Amino acid sequence: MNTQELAKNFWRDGYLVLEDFFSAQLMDEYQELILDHFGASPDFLHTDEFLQKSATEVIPWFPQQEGRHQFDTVEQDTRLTTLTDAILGEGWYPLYCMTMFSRQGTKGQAWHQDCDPQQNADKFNVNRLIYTEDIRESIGGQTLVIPGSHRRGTITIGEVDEDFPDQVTLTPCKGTLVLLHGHTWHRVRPVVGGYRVSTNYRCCPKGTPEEITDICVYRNMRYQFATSSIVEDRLAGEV
Ligand SMILES: O=C(O)CCC(=O)C(=O)O
Ligand SMILES: [Fe+2]
Repeated sequence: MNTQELAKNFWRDGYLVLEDFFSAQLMDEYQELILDHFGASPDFLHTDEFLQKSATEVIPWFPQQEGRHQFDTVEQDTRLTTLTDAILGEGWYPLYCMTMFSRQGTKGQAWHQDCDPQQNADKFNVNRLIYTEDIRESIGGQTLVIPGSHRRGTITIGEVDEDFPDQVTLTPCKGTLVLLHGHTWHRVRPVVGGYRVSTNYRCCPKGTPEEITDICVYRNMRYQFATSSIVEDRLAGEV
């Protein structure tokens, strides 16, 4: 499939899955660095209230900010930059590379949008997710998406882990690239075995404020990462 066609599919569905995009060797190198960093049982960085209310249990790490320049290889891959050009046009810029780790027995991530279309329907981030190890049935942590939901406005209020009839389950293998529009409704299933790792090379179109992903919308709340606070309880109105 050519780049233009892939970009068209991204805009139609709000996401794109490309298997075997990165070599197993590169993924093994990344996975080793990631596991070295997290060790066996990392602590959570988020507040208890966030963990409880959001049904989200993910620990972030920003490897490039700690001098792990090996993570530049993916960022500079010309196939990835060409595809990003085709999707976002000229002047897009990378936000950061964030690795997300979830231990066995954690909840994954509740349904959310990384940024709020209500704020501005034209402003958004794009997740460029790579998987350095297979997501498997025995481990859980599948990524759920709702095709076309990037055009549906703010995610509806409701159960944080509700099953939707039109949801699609992604089970990315090692080396898979998933591109995901920040307004697309998405969720990560609970991690039932081992641990789960994904790495996100977030970017956004020209003219997007850098703090675009500061407030995330869940079905029960709006949460601000900069202040670690719930800025709106959507079940009860403003807090
Ligand atoms: O790890 C994933 O598969 C998705 C994580 C996510 O919600 C995000 O990167 O915004
Ligand atoms: Fe997300």
